[in-house]
Amino acid sequence: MSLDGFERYPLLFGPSPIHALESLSEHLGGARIWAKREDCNSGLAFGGNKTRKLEYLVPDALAQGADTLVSIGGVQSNHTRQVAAVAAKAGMKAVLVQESWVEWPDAVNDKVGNILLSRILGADVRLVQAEFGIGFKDSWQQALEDVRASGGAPYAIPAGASDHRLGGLGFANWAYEVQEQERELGVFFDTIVVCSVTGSTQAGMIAGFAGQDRPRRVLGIDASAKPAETRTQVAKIARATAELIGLGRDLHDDEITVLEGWAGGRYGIPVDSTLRAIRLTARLEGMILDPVYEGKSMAALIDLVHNGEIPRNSNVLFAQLGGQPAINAYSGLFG
Ligand code: 5PA
Repeated sequence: MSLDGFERYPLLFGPSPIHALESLSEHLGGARIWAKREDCNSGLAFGGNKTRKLEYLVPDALAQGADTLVSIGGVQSNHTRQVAAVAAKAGMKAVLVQESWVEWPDAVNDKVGNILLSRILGADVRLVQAEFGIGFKDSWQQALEDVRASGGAPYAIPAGASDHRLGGLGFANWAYEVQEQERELGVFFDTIVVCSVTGSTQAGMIAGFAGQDRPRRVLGIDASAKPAETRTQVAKIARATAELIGLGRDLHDDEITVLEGWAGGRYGIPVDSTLRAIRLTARLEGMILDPVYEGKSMAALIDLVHNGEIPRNSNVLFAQLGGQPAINAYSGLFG
C-alpha cells in the first residue's frame, strides 16, 4: 500500500510553514538555513511533531472502538500534551503516565508548561517515579489495565508514538510535503537536521525521502544521551515504515545517520552549547527553541556549519518540532 492509502484524521492547519532564517545564515557565514515549523502546524495546544504522527493513529483508534488514548512520557513530555489535545479534539479521553525522566530543580517543574496544559485539556495525568527509557513500561501497561477494568476501551500509544506500526507515517508524509514546498519555493534542501529521541520523526522522514528521486542527507541529532539505542530505534522504524508504504527496496545503512555529541550526559538536561544555540536563535531570528530537543539539534547545526561538515553551498532545512511549552519548567536557566 502507498502512503496515500492510509486514512488520516485531519489535525493540522495544512502544510507546516517553511521560511528562511536569513540572519542566522548570515551570522554563520556558511550554508543557507531554513526552518520548517511543526510548532506552528496546528491549532491544538501549540502543536508539534506528535500532532502530525497522531493524524495516522487516531483513525486506527476509532476503527477499533477505543474511547481512551493511553500514553507515556516524562513530566514535561510534549508528546503526552499533544495526546491530551488530540483526545479532546476527537471526543476521546486521555490517560497519561508522566515519569520522572529528568531531575530538574525548578520548583514548579511538575506544575507548569506541558503538564499544566494536559491538565487543562482534561487528561487523567498520573505522576510516576521511573527512569528515562523509550521502551515499553510497566506503568503504562498498568494504565491500560486500569482503563479496561473501569469498562473503557484503551488505545495504546507508546512514548513519542514511535514504537507503533503507524508511528512513522506522519513524517513520511512530511517528506512529501517538503518536496511539494520545494517546487513552490524553487529550492532543494540537500540536508535536513532533525532531533531524535524515540525515533519515528527521523525514521518517517528517511522512509519518505527514500521514495523520491533526488538523494539528500537526513542528519538525526541524538538528544537522548543514549545514541546507540536511538540509532537502533531509528533504523528499525525507518525500515518498517519503508515497507509499510511500499518503498519496494530495503534502506541502505548509509541512509540512516544519527549523530551524537550535543545531548550532554543526560536526557532533558541542557548543556552550554544548548543554551548558546537557544539564545543565538532567539536573538537573531525571534524563534524560540526548547532546552531538551531543538536547542540541542540547533547546537549541532551550528557546529556542523562551522566545521564544514555542512558545506557553504548547502540549503539546510532545520526541523523545528515544537517543544516550547517546556521552557516554563526551565526558568532557572535564564533567571
Ligand atoms: C521530541 C520528542 P522523536 O521522539 O520522534 O525522535 O522526536 C524527538 C523530539 N523535538 C524532538 C521535540 C520538541 C520533541 O518533543 N518528545 C518526546 C516527548 O515525550 O515529548 C517523545 C520524547
